[in-house]
Amino acid sequence: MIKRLLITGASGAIGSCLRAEMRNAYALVRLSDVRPLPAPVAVEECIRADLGNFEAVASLMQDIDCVIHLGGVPKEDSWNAILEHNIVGTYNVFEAARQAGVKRVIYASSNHVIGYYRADKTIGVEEPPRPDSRYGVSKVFGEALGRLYADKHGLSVACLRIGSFRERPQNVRQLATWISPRDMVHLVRCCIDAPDYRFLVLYGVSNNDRNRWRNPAAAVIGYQPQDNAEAHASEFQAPRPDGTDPSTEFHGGEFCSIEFTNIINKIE
Ligand code: 15L
Repeated sequence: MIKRLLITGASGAIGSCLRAEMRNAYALVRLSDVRPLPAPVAVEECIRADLGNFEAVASLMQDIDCVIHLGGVPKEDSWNAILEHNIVGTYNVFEAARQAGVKRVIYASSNHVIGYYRADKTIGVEEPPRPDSRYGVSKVFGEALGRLYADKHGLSVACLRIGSFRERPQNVRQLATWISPRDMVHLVRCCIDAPDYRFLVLYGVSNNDRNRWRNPAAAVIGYQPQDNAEAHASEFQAPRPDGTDPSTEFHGGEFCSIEFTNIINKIE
């Protein structure tokens, strides 16, 4: 039974949204971020910590049952930033969790793990990764770490390949990739509360008509998203894809265009 949570990256958009719900449902909610955090409410504790510092991460883990690891750089960035915040930070979280006897880690992965698959192809969790950025590569690394700690140490791990977390979809791509705040909270609660599982990979996406991600593990944990981006479809004009813009050709959208020097047709 999971009662005591640690949320890393708690000042971010997803962390702030989860926070309001979690404090009413669990016995302890420890919130951590390298940035300032709003004052704790009820069962919350707020601790500023840099995930690059192993000792600081280790002290966050004391008496914790489940970590929701959101911390890190949330978009494409320099190699140094990705290395420090996403690669080293995520290693520190898994290793400190193991040392402290934490039962479960819920890892915020990203759809950018599979960003260079063609947008018209439906992708599940069995296909090999095709990251679209250094950021995407760091999420592949995080999923691999999760698999390692699940197999080698028996940690329970869920990796969430989160789509576009927004109040409402912002563009045509997000009519497929959107996850609403309500569905995000429900997804994380399902991952926390589901009884025994060892290792799961799930897409964090709402019940969108245009969704192109297969999510077999949703049934395992009881994830039943309520919102559908199609309700916003009339707000956007679909660009006419002419095969020249990576951001409309592939799942990863704009991340695929960043620093792109290849020829689109060479990507099978
Ligand atoms: C992500 O992983 C990012 O953190 C987020 O900012 C969005 O860009 C999202 O993916 C997306 O693909 O829309």
